[in-house]
Amino acid sequence: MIKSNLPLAIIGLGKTGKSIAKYLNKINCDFIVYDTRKDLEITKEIKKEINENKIILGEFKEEYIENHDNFIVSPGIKLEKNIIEKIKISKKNIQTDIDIFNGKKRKNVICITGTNGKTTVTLLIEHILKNLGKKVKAGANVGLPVLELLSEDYEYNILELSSFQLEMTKTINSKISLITNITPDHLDRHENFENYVILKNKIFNNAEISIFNRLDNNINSKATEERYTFGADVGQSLNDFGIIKENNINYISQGKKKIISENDVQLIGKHNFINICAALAVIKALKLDVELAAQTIKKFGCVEHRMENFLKNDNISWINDSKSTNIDSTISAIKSLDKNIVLLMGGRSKTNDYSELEKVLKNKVDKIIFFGESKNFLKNALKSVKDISIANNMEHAVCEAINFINIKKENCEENMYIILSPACSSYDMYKSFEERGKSFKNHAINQYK
Ligand code: UMA
Repeated sequence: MIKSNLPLAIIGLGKTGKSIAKYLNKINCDFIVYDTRKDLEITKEIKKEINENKIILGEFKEEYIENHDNFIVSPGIKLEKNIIEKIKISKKNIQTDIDIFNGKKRKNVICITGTNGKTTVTLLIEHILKNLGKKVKAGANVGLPVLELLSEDYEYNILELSSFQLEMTKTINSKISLITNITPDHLDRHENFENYVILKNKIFNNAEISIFNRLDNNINSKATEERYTFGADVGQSLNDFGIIKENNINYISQGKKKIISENDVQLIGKHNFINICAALAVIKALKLDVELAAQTIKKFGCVEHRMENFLKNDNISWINDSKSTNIDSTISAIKSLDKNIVLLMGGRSKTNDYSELEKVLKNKVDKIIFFGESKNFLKNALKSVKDISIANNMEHAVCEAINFINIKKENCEENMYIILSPACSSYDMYKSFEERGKSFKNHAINQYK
């Protein structure tokens, strides 16, 4: 931070911006908040922390730059390149709430990133440490802004970091940094995959220990001297976690030692067993009891909106996977189920290339119901499933799924799945993937009796 008499600039008045304002108030630091939404409602909650005359709405203009020496940006903000350049050229300081947190030098900072699975791994580690009696809190992309973690002295601070958060963050020192996997995502923001890979690997820059998926070549596996790994194969040593299959049952294992059977965990799908491996690798790196940790996982339920098995009737499971906003996430979801799948997908598409998904759907998915802005485009892009429908809204999509499954169940005794895994963002119809997931669940519960 540059020493200055000018007020700080907070850019973005979402969760992050509000928590920064709260923090700056606490340390008596003057600030102005900018938000590009012209019609943003200044709620009572905002007024409690921020004087209305300190809020400037609408386009961020170049002329604002000279009013500040320090800028703290929210992750969702993609400032025009020339504005960032101007701020940098004028030797002003741009940073994030993660940088402020970093300056506080908290104990045992564990940073998690990755394209898919990072929220599950973050919550798993928090769950295990809590159940081992530790004082722990998870924050950042997982929902609780990271500055909220400063309110108490936690023994373990877990930070889920998105590529957006890593982009503008200068330094994050960690005891452990972990990458679940890296596949293309958010390329509209980061321009190309190479940039995205570099941003993700940035998490290892100031880490004491690195933990990563050993089968993912996009991860810089030589990041630190002390390393632990996880993956879908069998690990070589006790620092490597993996999966052993015996008599058709998957076991999460440490090296060649089986730790816990898939039948003892509530999470569904192989990708989730890999997430468990990642969490156990963290426990091992912290020199805590891995077997005891594995026992606590039995009680770990699903994460809402991520392979959430919210309704099961006879042999039919309803799964809310609304958080799958990209193709890879939907691919993992479908791969984790056997067959007899009805898939609801659609929304705002982030890509034109659905070829990889197409291969996975073949022979597994019996019916697809497309909805949202991209429904007609998706119908033309995905031809491997013969039975398709177009739905006008979520209620209609759920109704189509029920009609199909009611006919199919007459002749099917195997497990069947109805899954919302959209592979698209929710912004065409909803405010967030959470709202989309809730809408799906409500319609399913109301209509499926
Ligand atoms: N805004 C602008 N200009 C812009 C974009 C946004 O002014 O160009 C304003 C918006 O009008 C809004 C505010 O900035 O008022 C929103 O800020 P934000 O988009 O940074 O969102 P926050 O509410 O601060 O939430 C952020 C993360 N959101 C994003 O990165 C988009 C949350 O992750 C995170 O939980 C929260 O900080 C706390 O750390 C959510 C997310 O969708 C879950 N993450 C993406 C993902 O997981 O794929 C990256």
